[in-house]
Amino acid sequence: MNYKEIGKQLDIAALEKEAVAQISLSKSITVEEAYTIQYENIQRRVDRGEEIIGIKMGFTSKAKMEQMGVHDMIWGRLTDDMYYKNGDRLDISKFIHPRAEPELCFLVSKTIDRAIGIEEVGDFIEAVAPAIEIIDSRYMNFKFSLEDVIADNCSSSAFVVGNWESLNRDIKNLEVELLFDGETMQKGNTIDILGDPYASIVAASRLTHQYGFDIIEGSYIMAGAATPASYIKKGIHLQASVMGLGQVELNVP
Ligand code: OOG
Ligand code: MG
Repeated sequence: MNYKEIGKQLDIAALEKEAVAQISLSKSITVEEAYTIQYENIQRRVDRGEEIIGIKMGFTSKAKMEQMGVHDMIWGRLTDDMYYKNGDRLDISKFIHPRAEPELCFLVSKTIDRAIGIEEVGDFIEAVAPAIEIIDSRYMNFKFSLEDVIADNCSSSAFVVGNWESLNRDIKNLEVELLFDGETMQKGNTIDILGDPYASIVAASRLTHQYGFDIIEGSYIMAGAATPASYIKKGIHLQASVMGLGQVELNVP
């Protein structure tokens, strides 16, 4: 199988905002092969000058797995081109059929180059912030298998991070909300992220290590959404709030 060629097709789908058919409809690929395609896909961005600044976890909550019909955790790469500052404008015409989800983002204080235990999280993570992820599947109708979505870098397309708070607090039972124009679209709780968002960091360390990738000091880890995602549209003010951590927002003019 030509992993480079499939990675290229997915990258071009994102660049040209033209959805493509799911890979799994014509070929059977393994999870390992899907990660190789993801690597080739993102390598094209790196070759264009983008920098990898973090990773994202996906399907770390039941709500997300059920919405998308998949059954396992996934991880993808985040680049500087996907990063937005709190309050930025998001140009929706850059995407195919974008959805937003409320998340937590972690800041890595020490490079994670092995599978760590939950009791070690404080040694590797210095801060947490409320965040929003914009996902935009490059597949038609936002439909995919687990392998398809891994190859497509887990639908990553943009993310915005709010104010950092030091990690010396309990983040296990915080209400999370996604709002459009001040109206609640999704509501959840951080406990729905694997029972404890720290478990997402543990899973991130295990999975990235398995695929030979380190999570570098200073980079971000998006924990995965506690709620389903909502389609966004032109003209809205997008906001996420996490109890005790504050709010983060984007304008979608
Ligand atoms: C895949 C990405 C999943 C999450 O937070 O669970 C994800 C998708 O739903 O398109 O980002
Ligand atoms: Mg997400």
